[in-house]
Amino acid sequence: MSVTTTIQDSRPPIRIVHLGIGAFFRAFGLAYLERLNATIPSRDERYGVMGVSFRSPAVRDALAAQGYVYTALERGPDGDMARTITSLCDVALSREEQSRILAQMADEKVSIVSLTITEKGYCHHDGALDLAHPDIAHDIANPEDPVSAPGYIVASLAMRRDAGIPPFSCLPCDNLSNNGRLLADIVHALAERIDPELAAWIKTEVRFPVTMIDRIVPATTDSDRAYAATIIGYEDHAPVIHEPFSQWVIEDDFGALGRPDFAAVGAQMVADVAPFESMKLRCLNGSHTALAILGLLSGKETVSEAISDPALSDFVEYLWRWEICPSVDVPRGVDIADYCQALRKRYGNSAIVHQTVQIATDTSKKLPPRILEPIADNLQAGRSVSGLCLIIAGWMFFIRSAHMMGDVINDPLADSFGAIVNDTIDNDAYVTAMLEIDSVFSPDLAHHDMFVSRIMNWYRKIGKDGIDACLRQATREAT
Ligand code: CS2
Repeated sequence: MSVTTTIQDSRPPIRIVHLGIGAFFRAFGLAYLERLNATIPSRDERYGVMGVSFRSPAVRDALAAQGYVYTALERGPDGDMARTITSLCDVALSREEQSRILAQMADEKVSIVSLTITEKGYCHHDGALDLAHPDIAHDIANPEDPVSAPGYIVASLAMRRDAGIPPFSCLPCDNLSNNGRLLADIVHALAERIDPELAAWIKTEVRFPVTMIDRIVPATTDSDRAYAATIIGYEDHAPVIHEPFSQWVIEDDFGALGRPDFAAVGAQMVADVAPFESMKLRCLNGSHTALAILGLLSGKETVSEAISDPALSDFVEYLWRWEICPSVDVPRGVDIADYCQALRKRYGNSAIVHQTVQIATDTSKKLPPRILEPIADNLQAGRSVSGLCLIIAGWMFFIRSAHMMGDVINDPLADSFGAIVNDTIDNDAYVTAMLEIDSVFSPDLAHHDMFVSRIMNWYRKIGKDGIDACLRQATREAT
């Protein structure tokens, strides 16, 4: 009997299907489940996971070749710690194995469908289902042959309802404001288009708990794989690298089939995730986007390099203190200044090679929850938005320069950006046209005089004086 067969024989039953089996969930959710399974004596009561990949077959193939067992390598200031993850039992590729995935999602043992499909995977426009999205248009026309993650959820829920099986709960683990409500709205709207009776059943029966997830997990590179081999002593083709820190806050609102005892392994089960989420999305993800975009403009390749640059680091401190923290609804008992100092330390962990270019991916989808929502709050409260506007101007500058250099822009709106760059004759016309992209900027913001003029001024100044001068000016303005 091969080693792989022995491992598979002792695998727990699949009780969770995870959509979007990238490095993040393998270093985060599966690490929690691995610890939890270690506390459950009976194999049948443990939680096995089927992962679904919506992208390339590479992850599935690498994991399948090693029986889905892989290493999660923690790298921190105190050294490395390798853990073997055995709770992943299967990985399927959506475009090749649709019926197997749907059958698994419809299986009565499955009580949770969790998701890390990134911001764009929700196919939404300002929180509402994007009916013009080609995958959504496809799924409405072919509900039993879905391609989008919401389409898979609706199709498998229909199978469960028809078979008299209670629904799973949907657990979104992406960095979006109110991710559970957003997913519920998307799924309800899609089901409504397909079968109103199914939509009514989903509305009363299916739970969509909100979550806040936090762990820094860079994309795994060849040199990470080579390094992992030196630590574990054998070749793992699908390791994940992560920092020591992790935090999972989950709204305790699951359906009839219940949930794992996440709290037993350190997750916080709460009635209201909003304060945790606003603090994390704005303080961490907002400053990450700032370091990524403005860091790229000043030639920084990684977050640890960017945070050790005095101009960037002072700017981030300024942002936290004057523009981000005042906009946050802080969770009870948390000192937000301490929280930000802990972030600083996490960013400075040079064992984690977190590329600025990775964080700058899909920025059009990241700006609303990270930067634009705090701007709207600050404008309403009469607080400064200058530093936050510098990030937006920096992003526009980055897009234009990348397009002119012929670099690939990783963003679902890349084609629209290219057209805008080509069709506008000067800086102001370019900035105005970018602000008119209504899937990013709400009309209220796009026509707010002070917001618009701040961005135009920063944009001109980046071109004229360079990013360093802008960072210094933004930091000085407050003091
Ligand atoms: C990052 C996040 O890539 C990004 O946009 O800001 O992935 C970040 O590392 C995580 O949210 C940390 O929990």
